[in-house]
Amino acid sequence: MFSQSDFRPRCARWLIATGLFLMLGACVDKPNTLERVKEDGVLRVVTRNSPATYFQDRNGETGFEYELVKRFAEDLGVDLKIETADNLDELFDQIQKPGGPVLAAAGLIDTEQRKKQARFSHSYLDVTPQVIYRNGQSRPTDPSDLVGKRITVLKGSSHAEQMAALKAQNPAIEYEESDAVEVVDLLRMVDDGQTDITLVDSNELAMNQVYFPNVRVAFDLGEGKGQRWAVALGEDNSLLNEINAYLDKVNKNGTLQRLKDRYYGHVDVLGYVGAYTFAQHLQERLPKYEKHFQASAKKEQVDWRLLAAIGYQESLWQPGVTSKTGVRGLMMLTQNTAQAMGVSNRLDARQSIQGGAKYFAYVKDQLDDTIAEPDRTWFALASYNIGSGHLEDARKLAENEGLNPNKWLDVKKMLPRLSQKKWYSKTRYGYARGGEPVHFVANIRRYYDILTWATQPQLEGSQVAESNLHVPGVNKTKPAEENPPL
Ligand code: BLG
Repeated sequence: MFSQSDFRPRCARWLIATGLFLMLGACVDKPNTLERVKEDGVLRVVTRNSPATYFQDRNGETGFEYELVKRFAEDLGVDLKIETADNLDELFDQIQKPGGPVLAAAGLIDTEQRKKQARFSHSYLDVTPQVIYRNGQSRPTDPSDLVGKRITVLKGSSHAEQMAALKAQNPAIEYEESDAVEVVDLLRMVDDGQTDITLVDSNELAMNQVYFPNVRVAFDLGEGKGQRWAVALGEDNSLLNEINAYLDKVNKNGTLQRLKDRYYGHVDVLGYVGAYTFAQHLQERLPKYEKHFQASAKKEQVDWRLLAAIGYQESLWQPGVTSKTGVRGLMMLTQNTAQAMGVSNRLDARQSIQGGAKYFAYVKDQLDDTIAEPDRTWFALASYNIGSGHLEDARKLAENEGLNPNKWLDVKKMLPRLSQKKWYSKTRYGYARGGEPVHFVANIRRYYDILTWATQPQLEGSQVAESNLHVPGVNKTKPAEENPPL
């Protein structure tokens, strides 16, 4: 038995304990989605394995969606776990599954159908759906021209919904939906005539035009639309609110724009005509020299695609060219360089490539040990083009300005000064056409990225016979010009 004086404190303790337990229980039982992600320490995201979303490149995981979502996970202070869905239906199924990924980041448009399946974030990328046809065929200019054409679109895509709407208005239009392909496959099918028409978003075409010389835009189908991330329909608002705040932030602080430039900037730099031309040269010229690039790359321990990119910048892979300044051949060697590298005939493609590769490895080796990769590669390219003396001058100018002489982003700002008397009169090696290496390096980086993307060893379906070149498939890499630190 206990006395009354015993009872009160005990009872109070019991009540407090029960209250605490219930409060704790409420917290433990019902964390919101955002709290759950933070408790787990992992943000699980489902995406598609495609050039515009997520893929492996020479440095590992990459892709526009991947980069964007990775930064979001970093902001949340959690790890990122990427899962891929084989097709769009599966992607939407995944986010509905209890215990599955909480977010889909895959270049999604919030169509009417899809709003019944998921909730969508603010938009982070404006795209326009485009009707694509093969150059040489008559160009369709409006939906009525699509009657009688073989049309293929991705199953479950916003484009499939658009085709269904067109067919409702004009039943004579026939189209096929495929879930066995990716967007790049659709472009390839148009390019080689397996189908007449496809629909893709403008960003997908921008990324892939450099591989498909025959694909052209027939017309834009409807208004521009925003790509968005999706969360499950039944989720509370916590994660979606956080996503929207993050997307607004990266929009304002310039991060989003830098990502767009990096992933979708190809066409801006090459121009559409440049993009077709590059695609043509990739198929017609590179295969003739690829084995020479590979052999020299092996000997000099350089990536062969970087050598090929130098060769494209120098001569568009033409062994017989001579510049105004008398520099010659596929790798544009000066007389002095050719002699030093043991090249007897600069117009011989194999010799030119060997000499260029050897010279590139040499100038790279000569660089100051304090210059680390990847900048070291960009400095070596600049040195190949303008000579090590002038490059040193630009590094000194950078140092004098309080910039970092080991960072390409800083030194490239100084190089153009070498052509202004005010600046070059104070340098050791004097005047140089300092703007040239800046374009030289930027272009080569662009070509290098395109080539890396086009030469994934695991890809099937090469368009270039007996070659390592592939028109991109699903495991593709990034385009990039400056790879700015984001
Ligand atoms: C480079 C040499 C460098 C040389 C610099 O010129 O040629 N590189 C090669 O031969 C591979 O060795 O440096 S130096 O030895 O320290 O002087 C500076 O003279 C070649 C450059 C020149 C450039 N293309 C490879 O990038 C060129 O031809 N520019 C003129 C183009 S045009 O005539 O205006 O169209």
